Amino acid sequence: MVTRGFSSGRKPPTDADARIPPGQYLEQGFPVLSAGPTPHVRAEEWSFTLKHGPRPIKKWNWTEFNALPLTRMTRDIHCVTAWTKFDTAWQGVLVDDILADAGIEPLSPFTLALSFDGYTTNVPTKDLTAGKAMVALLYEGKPITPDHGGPARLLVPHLYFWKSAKWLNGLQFTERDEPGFWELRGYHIYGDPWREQRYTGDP
Ligand SMILES: Nc1nc2c(c(=O)[nH]1)N[C@H]1C(S)=C(S)[C@@H](COP(=O)(O)O)O[C@H]1N2
Ligand SMILES: [Mo]
Repeated sequence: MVTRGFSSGRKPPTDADARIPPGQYLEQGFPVLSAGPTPHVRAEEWSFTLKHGPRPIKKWNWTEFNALPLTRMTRDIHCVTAWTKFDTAWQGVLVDDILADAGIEPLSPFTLALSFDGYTTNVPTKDLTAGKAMVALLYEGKPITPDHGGPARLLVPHLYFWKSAKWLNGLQFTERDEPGFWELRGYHIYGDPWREQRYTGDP
């Protein structure tokens, strides 16, 4: 069958094409990308600290953190190494609900995500609030496996996936946009996949 307008051999645009940012391909698996070895953090030794600069504001242990409201987020994710995965299904605690439990509004325009492996990544605070990001605890209904960042990882699905810090143990409000691990090594300070902000200097 020849579809009028697409008889030249080009594929007609599909709904899927519209969901794949420029330069990305659709991945069916779930690749693991880590800068170093996988830390194995047991629930009993896990904690999450909200900080304003060096000053801790509030700290939750695993039991306390799991008592916070759980929200579902099903989103497409985009890794800078060019894979896009559709409809990844997470449950976790919205950053909004963490701030509410601490009894605070955002304390500065920028936030640094902190991880057990020493990894950091910077995100403007407004990209973490208003339902945009969560600390994910479950992937497809099950605890997140250690290689994908369990017990808990940040999920900021509208930015390249390096912003979704695995093995998360804190969020730190910072006055300036302080580059994190990959941002110090040539990756874009913001990382919007729809604007193809892969490397430092990309528009
Ligand atoms: N703590 C920590 N978080 C991390 C990383 C890391 O090395 N350490 N790698 C980042 C990168 S570059 C990507 S693409 C995603 C990969 O997540 P995945 O392994 O679940 O696919 O995690 C991000 N979060
Ligand atoms: Mo990555």
